Amino acid sequence: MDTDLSSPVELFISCRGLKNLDTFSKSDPIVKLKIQNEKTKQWLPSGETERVKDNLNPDFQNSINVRYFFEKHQVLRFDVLDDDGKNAFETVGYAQMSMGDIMGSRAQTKVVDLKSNDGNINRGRIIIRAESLKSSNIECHWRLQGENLANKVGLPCCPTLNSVHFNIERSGANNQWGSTFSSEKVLGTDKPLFRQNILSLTKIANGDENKQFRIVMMCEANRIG
Ligand SMILES: [Ca+2]
Ligand SMILES: [Ca+2]
Repeated sequence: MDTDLSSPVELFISCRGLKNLDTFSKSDPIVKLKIQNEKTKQWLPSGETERVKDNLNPDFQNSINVRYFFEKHQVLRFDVLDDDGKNAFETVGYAQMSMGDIMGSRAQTKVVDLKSNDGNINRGRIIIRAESLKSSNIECHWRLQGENLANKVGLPCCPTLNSVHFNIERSGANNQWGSTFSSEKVLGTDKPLFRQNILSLTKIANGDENKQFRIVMMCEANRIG
């Protein structure tokens, strides 16, 4: 039981209709979260998603864990950036909201239009879904191996240049699935052997032994099963 009137919350992030900032392809979005210190007003980096290549409607696989303090006014700022590589970023837009805004929204899901620094609002929107986490001390040790993986049209997966990885998704509010873990990528094989992992039951199933989760096998950005 937490004594500091706070609880852990996991944030699942998607964007829709992002403005394209690349000339010959689509933007490569990444979202960075900062939380404002109530007293000093300083913004503290508090997590980020992975970069998704050439996609204006990304569903990020890496969620961000934060603490929700019930009696504090916590202001969150999400910066959506186009990652041009070599540490060069262009700002697509940003959204600011309080933790209470998110938790008080229907299905704990907040949809906000992104703004740009010059006040232009036509930058797309961000969707934040929050899920309260239950703490669990149970750890799950596991190792996964795929066999004879095939793509949608039945061809062996994956050709030399492609990689496979898997995501763990758990069911949340409104029967939505949210990705909570992304494995390492294994190159060019239809029998990938993944590293042994130790994950907490909190991460996999939000501390609930009876909660459903699923393993989604991916070839590059495409789902194969
Ligand atoms: Ca760009
Ligand atoms: Ca691009």
